[in-house]
This record gives sequence, structure tokens and C-alpha cells, in this order.
Amino acid sequence: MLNLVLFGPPGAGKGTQSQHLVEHYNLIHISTGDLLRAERKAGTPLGKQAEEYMTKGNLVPDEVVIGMIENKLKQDTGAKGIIFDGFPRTTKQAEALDNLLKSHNESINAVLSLHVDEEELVKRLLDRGKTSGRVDDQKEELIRNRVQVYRNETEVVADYYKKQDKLHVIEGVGEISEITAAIRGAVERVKA
Ligand code: B4P
Repeated sequence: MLNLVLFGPPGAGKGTQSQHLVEHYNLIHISTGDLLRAERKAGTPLGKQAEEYMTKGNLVPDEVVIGMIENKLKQDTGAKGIIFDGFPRTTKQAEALDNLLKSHNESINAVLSLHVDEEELVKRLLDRGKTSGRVDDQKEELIRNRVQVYRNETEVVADYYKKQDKLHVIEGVGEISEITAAIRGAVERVKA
């Protein structure tokens, strides 16, 4: 199995690049952002709980997100691996993911970390906000808070994987196809 983590700040291209990797490697895509938005749309208790955090650009509590991933991993999919997009976002989530995968005799093979500067992130998300309908993409102040939350709470997860020698830093500014090629290069080196 090939288990990958797409890592980086909001707007770095995680969702965009995940789509390419899913098709190329026949992976299933687990995006905690998408799962949480689906819960909100369905009006479930979990979705209602997540709403207050997401609309402020803050992280949803670890136990909620970890529980969601645990449920997802119980579903047998027959895919050749998993791409985790937007998860883990805290060290606690990273540790929980390692434990969950271990119980399935699996582990993370590589973490692809997309590097994009803050002004580019803000520009991309404001652009997306014009059509996505996502409230968290519409106000610059809220987007900057999400970037700050990333710096304060999520960036440290890169060190967690660096210590395991699994972190691959990818330049995330440029043509989408070039970034895909760089990611695939890193994945191929891991598979070799
Ligand atoms: P997410 O849904 O993960 O939101 P995101 O970080 O904005 O998505 P992404 O980074 O994938 O967007 P992409 O770059 O592809 O999370 C939303 C919220 O959910 C969080 O704020 C939090 O509240 C909650 N949440 C989610 N996971 C959680 C967790 N694990 N723990 C706690 N809370 C959690 O796309 C951005 C834009 O850039 C697109 O318009 C795209 O077209 C464009 N783009 C991409 N690549 C480009 C390129 N190379 N050049 C130009 N534009 C590009």
C-alpha cells in the first residue's frame, strides 16, 4: 500500500494536487476539510460542532477529527493506498494516525509538504472564495487567521515527520503540472 500525506498551509494546493495523485496511483482521497463540510451540509451533530471552529478559521478539536478518520479507515475500499489531505494538522493527530495505521499493519510512506508564501496563499483563497461559496475563503482577515493557525499549530507536524525521515519539501508556486511532476518524483523515489 502507498500511504501519503499532502501537507501545507491553507491554499497551498493540497486538494488540487490530491486529485492528480488519486488518479495516477489509484489511491483513495481522505480530506478532513471535505468530510467536515459534508457533515455541516448534512446538519449532523458533528457538523454543527465543527461549524463554530471552521467559520472562524480555527481547528476543529482533535478528538472530533480523529474519530472521523477512524470511521473512514474501517471501510474496506480495495484501493492501493490512501492520500490524507489536510490531516494530520496537530502532533496529536499525527500520533493518532500512526497508531490507527499500525492497527491495520500499515504506515505513512511519505509526507509531501507544499511551500507557498503567505501573499500567494491569500490571493489564491480570495480568488477561490469568489466561486466556492466557502465562508472561510471570503474575508482576508479570516484567511490570515487560518495561515496563523497553521504556523502556530500545524507547522510543527513537519518536524514530527522529519524525525521519521519521511518529509519531502516541494516548491508549491508555479504551474500545477510542474508541481504534480515534482511530487510524483518524490513518490517514485520512495517507492523505488
Ligand atoms: P481544508 O478544506 O483542508 O482547507 P484548505 O487548507 O483551504 O484546502 P487546500 O489547501 O486543499 O486548498 P487548495 O490549496 O487545493 O480545511 C478547511 C477547514 O476545516 C480548516 O480551516 C479547519 O477549520 C477544518 N479542518 C480541516 N481539517 C482539519 C483537521 N485535520 N483538524 C482540525 N480542523 C480541520 O486550493 C486553494 C486554491 O489555490 C484553489 O482555488 C486552487 O485552484 C488554487 N491553486 C492550487 N494550486 C495552485 C497553483 N500551483 N497556482 C495557482 N493556484 C493554485
